[in-house]
Amino acid sequence: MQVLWFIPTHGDGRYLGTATGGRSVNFDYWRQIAQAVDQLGFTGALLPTGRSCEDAWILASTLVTYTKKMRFLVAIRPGLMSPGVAARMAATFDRISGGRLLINVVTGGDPVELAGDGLHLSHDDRYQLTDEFLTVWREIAGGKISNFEGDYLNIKEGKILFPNIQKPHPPLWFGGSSPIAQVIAAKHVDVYLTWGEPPQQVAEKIASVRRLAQAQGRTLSFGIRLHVIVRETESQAWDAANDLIRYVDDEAIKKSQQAYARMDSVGQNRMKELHNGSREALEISPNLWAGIGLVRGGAGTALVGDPDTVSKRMQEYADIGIDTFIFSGYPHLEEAYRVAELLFPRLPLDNLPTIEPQLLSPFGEIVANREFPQQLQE
Ligand code: FMN
Repeated sequence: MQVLWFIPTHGDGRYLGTATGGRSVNFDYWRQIAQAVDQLGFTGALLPTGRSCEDAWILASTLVTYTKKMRFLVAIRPGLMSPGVAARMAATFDRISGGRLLINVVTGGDPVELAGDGLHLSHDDRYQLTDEFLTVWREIAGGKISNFEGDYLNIKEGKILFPNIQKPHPPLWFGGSSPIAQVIAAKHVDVYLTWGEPPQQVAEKIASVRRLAQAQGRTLSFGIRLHVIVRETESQAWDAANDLIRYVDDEAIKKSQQAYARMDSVGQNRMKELHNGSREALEISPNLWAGIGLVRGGAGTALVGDPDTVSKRMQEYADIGIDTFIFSGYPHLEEAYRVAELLFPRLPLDNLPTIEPQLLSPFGEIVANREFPQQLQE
């Protein structure tokens, strides 16, 4: 099992849908989060992409120099980038980071935003373009020369001269729930991602993508993107969840739901259907809470509970085939620590951090100027 975190390049705060508790998000803050991710034993972090985000490639390139181990999940955008340019950016980042790049393939689900960036194709045509893009990108990034003539791309002797560290190229991760997205994922990518739907729905999607991949003689692994609200007790966790939306008013929910309704993303629509804009019945499956999706697009659900319960719910996802969790929590710096402290000791993580020998921590603070604090018996 591996757990990644999230760099909030579109803002951060203590409460959703309000400036109350909002914080100034800038490079120093992202650097603190990245260094926490790096030290705490997360595999890496997702940097989102889109017009409400700072540019993920530029931010990742600066953060990489302040970190040692963490991997950066950064988007390539079919239709907005040339596959050759995207392959070159990936190779440069892969080399300067020592092989720490993960690629998120984002086709996009908001026609209004995409039109603003000059892309005017329908949902399924964007995925046809993605198919062509990934065919070319994989050739070029894999060190081959690409000659390709399709409906959208016409490439003559596309290549990179400086190779990737990771072979044949940095792994391709991908989130897209529509039928055509699943076909493209099965054909090209390494890790299929879903937003945090209830286990039964996730199991159905995994079965479908697996079937499609098998037909191509391929195997994929699977990841899920969720928020997590973990506290020492169940009641503290649920109080924290309710606190997160305490200042959200109905107008903010209405406005958000209207904006997401214009999207043609099947994944976004599946997220919306989990709550339909209503504050009632937000626990949509045991310990899975849809409150965040009332005002946030994309990842809209959180696992809520005490550490044993949350790790048990994660294990339920693991049992149906999920081996990667991309988590976040508000505010992202403090919650990274909380997740690592409360949850990591209970998880079968691939890469638990080794405690550096010169450090005694974690130990808390010296008591009475002479003693180490006592460990509580569980
Ligand atoms: N879309 C974005 O515009 N920016 C992102 O950063 C982004 N990250 C995603 C992360 C995950 C884990 C998932 C599951 C999806 C993400 N998406 C993002 C959306 C998808 O890439 C895709 O464009 C969208 O879901 C539309 O495809 P669909 O109709 O097949 O669901």
